[in-house]
Amino acid sequence: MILVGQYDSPLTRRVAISLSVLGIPFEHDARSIFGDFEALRAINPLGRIPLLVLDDGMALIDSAAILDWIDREVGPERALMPMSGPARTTAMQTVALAIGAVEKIGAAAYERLMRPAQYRWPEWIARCRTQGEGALPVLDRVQWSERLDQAHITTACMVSYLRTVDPEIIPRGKYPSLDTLADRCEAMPEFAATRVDGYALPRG
Ligand SMILES: N[C@@H](CCC(=O)N[C@@H](CS)C(=O)NCC(=O)O)C(=O)O
Repeated sequence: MILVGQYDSPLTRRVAISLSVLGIPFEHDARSIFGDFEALRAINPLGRIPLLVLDDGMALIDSAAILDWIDREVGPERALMPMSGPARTTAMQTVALAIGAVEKIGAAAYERLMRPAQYRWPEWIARCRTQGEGALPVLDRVQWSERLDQAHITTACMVSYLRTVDPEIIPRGKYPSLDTLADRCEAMPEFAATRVDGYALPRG
């Protein structure tokens, strides 16, 4: 199978890390959603990443749907999301907060970094940052279990993404439990293999 998308995307990164943690081999196609837009649109009509192209040629889109497929492939014992009960509800909530922060702080970053300066909307940027930032103290209060699961992976990917695109929102020491989680995860080889130094946004 082939995972399409660059690892500066925290959504692509969480899929890559999940596959690696589960020992599922894959090829990586690092084409750019900006530079290779038309080629990627031919695989995903939405022109977004990540995409997981299965061995039979089917292209799965959307990181949540891809992760759901992976979990069903490995079965309930090894699945990274609890498959049922209160544990699933809690994990879904945690993942929703982390993804929500990525989306809102990511939207503000696109606005700040890509949109031509004369068209930027400061109130919208502030609103998106406020929304995304709201998730951080809640995530900092999560009791992280020893066993690595999707809530850990997605939240750690969120931390490294925010530190790249909006470091002021998550200074080291402000959210100690998130620091500990991110340090623990980023020390793992599966995280190290997908780490990127910067974010490849075309500048406006
Ligand atoms: N809900 C989707 C969101 C996918 C998404 O927005 N991906 C971003 C990269 S992190 C993207 O492709 N952005 C480019 C664009 O939308 O033009 C998922 O979880 O996969």
